Amino acid sequence: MIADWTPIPAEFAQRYRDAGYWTGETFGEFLADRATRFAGNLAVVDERNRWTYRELDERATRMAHGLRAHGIEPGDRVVVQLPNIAEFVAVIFGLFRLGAVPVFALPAHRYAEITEFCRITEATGYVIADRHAGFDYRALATQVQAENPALRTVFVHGEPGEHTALADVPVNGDEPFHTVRPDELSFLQLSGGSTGGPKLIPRIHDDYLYSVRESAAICELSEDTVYLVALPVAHNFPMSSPGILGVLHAGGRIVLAPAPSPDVVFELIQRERVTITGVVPPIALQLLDSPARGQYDLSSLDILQVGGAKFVEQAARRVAPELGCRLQQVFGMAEGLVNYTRAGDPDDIVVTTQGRPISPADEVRVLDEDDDPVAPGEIGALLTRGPYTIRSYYRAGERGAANFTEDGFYRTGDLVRQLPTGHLIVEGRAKDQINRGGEKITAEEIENHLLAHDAVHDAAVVSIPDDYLGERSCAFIVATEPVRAPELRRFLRERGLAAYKIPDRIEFVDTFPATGVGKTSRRHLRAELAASLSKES
Ligand code: AMP
Ligand code: DBH
Repeated sequence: MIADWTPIPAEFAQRYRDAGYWTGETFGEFLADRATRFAGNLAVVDERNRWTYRELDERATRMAHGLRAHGIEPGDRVVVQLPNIAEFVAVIFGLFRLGAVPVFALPAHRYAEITEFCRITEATGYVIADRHAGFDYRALATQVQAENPALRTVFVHGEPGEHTALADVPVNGDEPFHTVRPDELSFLQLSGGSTGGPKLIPRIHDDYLYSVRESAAICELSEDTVYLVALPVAHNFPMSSPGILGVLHAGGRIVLAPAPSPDVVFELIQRERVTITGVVPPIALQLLDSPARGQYDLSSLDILQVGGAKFVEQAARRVAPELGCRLQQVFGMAEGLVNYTRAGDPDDIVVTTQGRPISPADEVRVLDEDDDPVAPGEIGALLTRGPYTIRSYYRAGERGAANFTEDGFYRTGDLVRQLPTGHLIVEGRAKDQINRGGEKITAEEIENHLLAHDAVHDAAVVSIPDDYLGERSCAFIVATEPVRAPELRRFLRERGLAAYKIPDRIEFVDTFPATGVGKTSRRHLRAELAASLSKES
């Protein structure tokens, strides 16, 4: 039988333990410990709840007992797709305590993505909200359940319809839980991926908690920290860099924002005396450009983290003077490696680089097309290996192997330059992905969906520069019969593709450039098509 994933090899794991990086801590345990140390301190705040550490811990335990009573067992995968609400935190810690494995979906995901996560993981549970942002997740769940026989139970926050009410799940219990090992699969995080469909990222307690503890230290978190979750909470950035896990580890407070709009963010910063938040570049720009800014007291805000996509220097320079807080750039990936600018870094480094790695044990290689090192300071492809970077995707088989070298380095697909100080500057990308304001879109995934349309002979999806989002997507189509762009967009929506993946622009062409068809790689074809767009503009 083929293993589901390749762990970090034993000799490396031993090295990381000897160095004190991997400490044997688990998610379930650390929350229990904080609940005794910070019992009465507020841990989680949302629109309707204000939970102390003791309350969160009790809720997680009751959730774990209840989920078990509903048939969720240690090792089971459970897809969690919730908006930014306190229950998300209770659910994931309940799953951790039980030894079950959350699969972190985003609220934007629809049928195409969710059914794929369920199929790959053979999930037995799926946790949703009844409705959010105008979308009814219960109907989606019913559809997914029809296709995935392993999916026994759908838990719904709110009105359950034909499913199980999440509110009825928590129960008291005293039967002990299975002992969770620190080198066990703790959850599956999502990758934007660069080939094929979405990829699942297997992380263990030891490796993830190392990055979380170090992130908390780098960001100087303490009991006094108030962290605003502006991005979707299940995303790796607000989860771990330092995110909700870093804040809970440090005994601070999480405030969940229902949406990242400037009014909501400013209002919560003022009301909850927020000290740190993390956003993607388009949201940072919105905060900077919002006329409402002057009406709020933002004096508590110490750090604005920006990451997920390149934050251009001109915008980066505006943060400290205009928002009255420090900027921290964060260049991370759910696969592992995370880079931060640090408190002691000179201003120029903070505004022009995307930071340097968390760990002295993060191995960084900057390579040319033949996999040879570039001269110091030159642009090359970033590869990395280290104490919290995966060695394989989850159940990805051959398709996933191309993303890793023989000696276990992850090919990030990013083009970078490294300064003598170790700081990285992201200069571009070698992977076939569109980074739409931090939301990653795999060209091939969208092309495959387009090719399923009868009128589409061939399709190539490329990025186009955009002042606000950084990039938008454009699909080039060779059609076999007349078809219009709105029809193709509707087709993609009906296939259940997340809205951010629907091409922003659709261009019809008679043929693809001759060199592109079959003879050279699709990468060259995409590059040529993207070049034809920029020539025209
Ligand atoms: P994922 O692998 O889906 O978690 O996405 C991680 C990718 O997001 C990285 O490999 C980069 O391409 C991109 N990314 C994240 N942070 C930044 C940043 N600060 N600047 C530029 N690109 C970034
Ligand atoms: O984009 C990302 O995936 C990302 C950005 C910042 C990330 O995973 C992270 C920090 O941990």
